[in-house]
Amino acid sequence: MLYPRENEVRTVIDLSGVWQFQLGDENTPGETCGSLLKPECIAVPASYNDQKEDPKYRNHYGWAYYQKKLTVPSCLKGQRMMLRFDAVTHAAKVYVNGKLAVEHKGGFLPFEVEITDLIPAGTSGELIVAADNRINNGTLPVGNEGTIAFFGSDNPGVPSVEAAKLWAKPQNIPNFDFFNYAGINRPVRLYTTPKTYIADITLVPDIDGTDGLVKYEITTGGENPAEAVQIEILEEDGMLAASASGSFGTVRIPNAKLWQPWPGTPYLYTARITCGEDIYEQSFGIRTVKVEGTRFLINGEPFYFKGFGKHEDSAFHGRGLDVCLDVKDVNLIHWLHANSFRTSHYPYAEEMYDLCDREGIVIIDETPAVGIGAGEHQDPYKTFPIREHHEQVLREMIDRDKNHPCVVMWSMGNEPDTEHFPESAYDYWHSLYEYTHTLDPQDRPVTFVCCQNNYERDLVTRTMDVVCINRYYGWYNLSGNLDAACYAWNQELDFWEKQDKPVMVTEYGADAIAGIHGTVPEMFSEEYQMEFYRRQNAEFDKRSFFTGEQVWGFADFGTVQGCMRADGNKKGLLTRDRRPKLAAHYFRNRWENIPNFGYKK
Ligand code: BDP
Repeated sequence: MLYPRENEVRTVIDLSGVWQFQLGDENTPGETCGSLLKPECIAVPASYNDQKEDPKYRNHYGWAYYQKKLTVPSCLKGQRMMLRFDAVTHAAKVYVNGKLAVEHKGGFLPFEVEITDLIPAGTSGELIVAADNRINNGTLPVGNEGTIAFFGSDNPGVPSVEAAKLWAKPQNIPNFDFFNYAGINRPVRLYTTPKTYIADITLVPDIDGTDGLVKYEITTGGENPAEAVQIEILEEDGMLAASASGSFGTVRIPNAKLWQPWPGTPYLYTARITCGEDIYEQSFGIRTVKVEGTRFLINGEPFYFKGFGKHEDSAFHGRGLDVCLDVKDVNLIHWLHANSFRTSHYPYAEEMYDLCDREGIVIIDETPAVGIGAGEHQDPYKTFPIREHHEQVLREMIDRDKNHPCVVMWSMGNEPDTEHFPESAYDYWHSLYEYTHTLDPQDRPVTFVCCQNNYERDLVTRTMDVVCINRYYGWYNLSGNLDAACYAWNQELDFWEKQDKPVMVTEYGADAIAGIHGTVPEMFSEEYQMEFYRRQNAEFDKRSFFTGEQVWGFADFGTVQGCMRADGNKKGLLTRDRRPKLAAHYFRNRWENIPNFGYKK
């Protein structure tokens, strides 16, 4: 799905601002949804949870309603008008003048509806958006809701469902370690296209000697979709680099400039597409990605991942889009001399990928499939009705993000059970891995992120293109004992060495409460967090197949309450308000001395 961009022929009207709001309950909104009875003010885009001074908003579980009067200017007559929602968490029903116009499941990917006839240009309409934050064993992410048999969480900080069963009604209990922020988390926009329009653009770059090749395919729609299509490839200064006609084909760019991760130059070309009256400009980069033996190649060179798992999370906004924070984070990533992050644990707002394209930051793009596990007594793959939805989010994520040069790998999910039901896990994840490969026109590497487990029992992690492991030796396991942690790492790394795959750590970390210090490094102090990394990194450095270190995490973030969480998860290198802890300074120095390419021969 194309991002809404304004240009000579397309208009975008951003509907961000203060909307009317009302909490609902667990009852599905009716097929007609009239005006809100007791509307209150709420900011859009943003999670609603932390905007008000009452626990009922923070802990709300069920539907919430947003309302806005939408006036379409008469000057837009003759255009096709689309209403686009970048993300409503986790399910949405949109009513226009009381009638259901569109619904969508999944809280982190866009959806849209044509409103040309629903609110004709020159008139107004009433918009109601119903947002459902409920999570259960049929949603991604997975939630407990107190309805499934659950025999204790291995995710500290997450209260067990056994406890929740004591409560009278379904509660907001995630099966994951981040606060279940909800609502209209990303922008809502009205955008126009001409009546014959460019519906989608797929670009597949390649390198041929010193030339760039771009295989392209344009889909069109509307009144006259057979209208001739033109493609022009523009340099960053707007000069024409190459052109072609027809809705698919290959364009050659002589002496192409490559997209390289920062501090290299992330050069971006623009594909300017025209079809009848419609125009759309899509930026892209010439770069290749490939796994060969134990190496992860970007533009044919072995890349080493230095970075983090992150969250979209900040004070007041919750998980709401904050472009200032995104720009700040990108600059902090540069300051740390990092080169990459994983969009743990859901696809992020599109604005972040655009920034990373421009700033040369490499992304592992992850679906919201987190929390697929129910302990040793229940096979989630046989009992959780998630497969169809999982395929849907993979399709939507790849469809949305396929043209971004910054995206170098797809992560199908985070920390599912692969140990208690290894055969079921293999059947589920390996077939999904094959499906994911068929979805990506660029055929990037595919993986999922494996939790601390018995890696010898796990049958599926070793079959991914890159082995991505989350390990908490020295924290949850072997707490406080870094000698033992290093010993355990080496035992495990001996196992991975035999698999002949690139292996990277996608999470390792220790909580550090900013301001807690000690001359002897003990848990929760900034010194322990730094020492934890210093010791473990020294072991990674000895292994040539080890292709990356992504720490957990970039910054402290909000979680549910729990005895393991002191005002949220404190494993950030930075505090939630982005101040560096000791470990941030340590990594800044380490990563400055690790090149992007050729670190492991
Ligand atoms: C990992 C999860 C991550 C948690 C982290 C932690 O992937 O979401 O926040 O543990 O406990 O298991 O800090």
